[in-house]
Amino acid sequence: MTDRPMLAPEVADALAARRPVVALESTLLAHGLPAPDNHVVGTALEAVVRAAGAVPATVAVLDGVARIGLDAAGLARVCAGGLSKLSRRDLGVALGLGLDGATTVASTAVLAHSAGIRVFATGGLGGVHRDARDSWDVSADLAALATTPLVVVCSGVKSILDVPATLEQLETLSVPVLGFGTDAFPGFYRRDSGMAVPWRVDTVGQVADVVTAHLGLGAESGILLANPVPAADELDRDLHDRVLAEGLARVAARGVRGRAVTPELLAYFHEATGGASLACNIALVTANAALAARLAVELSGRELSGRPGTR
Ligand code: PSU
Ligand code: MN
Repeated sequence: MTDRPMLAPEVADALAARRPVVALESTLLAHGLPAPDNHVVGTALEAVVRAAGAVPATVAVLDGVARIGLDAAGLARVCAGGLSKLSRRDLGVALGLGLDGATTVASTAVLAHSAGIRVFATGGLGGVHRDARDSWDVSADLAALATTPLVVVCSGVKSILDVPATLEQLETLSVPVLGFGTDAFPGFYRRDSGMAVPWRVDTVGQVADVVTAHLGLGAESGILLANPVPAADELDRDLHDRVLAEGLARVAARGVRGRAVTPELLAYFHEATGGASLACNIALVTANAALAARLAVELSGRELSGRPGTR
């Protein structure tokens, strides 16, 4: 048994040389997308990060070892099905018992930060569920972001959640929320969740300035960089609203609870939209990986040139 994360050689080399690295999570592959599309997407995300000049580090637990950066066989295992969904609390269990599992935003963030990675891309952050007053279902992603200083690039939070309550929690937990080129907080499949974003930034340089200043203050919390899905890939509003209502009713009627809720709702979307939500999900996560890579390149460039900020 080893409690230490195992870094892929390429990731270890890049981090040692302070070259740009982007962490990617595996739950969105194992539980958010159907096979075999998930393997195509997992491979494409790594390619997008590389094309922008950074090294991808997809995170998962295999054979009881936390891996930061997967080889081709590891990525194939993640996408083959049957892996557990590991949130932060589950990491010790999976390591201790020698299990396999896909990591969520919460567990990926903690592992990536422990390795010295500062930028992480995903699809949508977990948050406060709509029935949270009764179910108490609030994603561990929020608590993890509160205590893990790295940047999470995402398309806001999924519309299956209570978006206003999630934004309130992010404020309570002192997690800054930046809208990239937008005044509206994105709603995953839609560019506008109906809520405003607390702060707008328009360039990667501005994001890097904020990251440098935030970390320079010794802040414990991560930063949420909210990147709306490209306009051409947005899900039609009426289709979205109808399928969301159906999906929520179905989850309630079937008594789906806990960590099964998010995968169940995403799967229903993919089925009921005839693949439109799948195309949208793939487009947004790809755009987030590309933006994360640009940010990682900018941060690394500043560090290597000894220029922490532009002001
Ligand atoms: N983004 C996606 N698809 C996903 C997820 C994010 O595009 O499946 C996953 C992330 O791993 C996130 C998780 O951490 O959903 C949230 O699950 P829960 O609500 O059970 O905390
Ligand atoms: Mn939950």
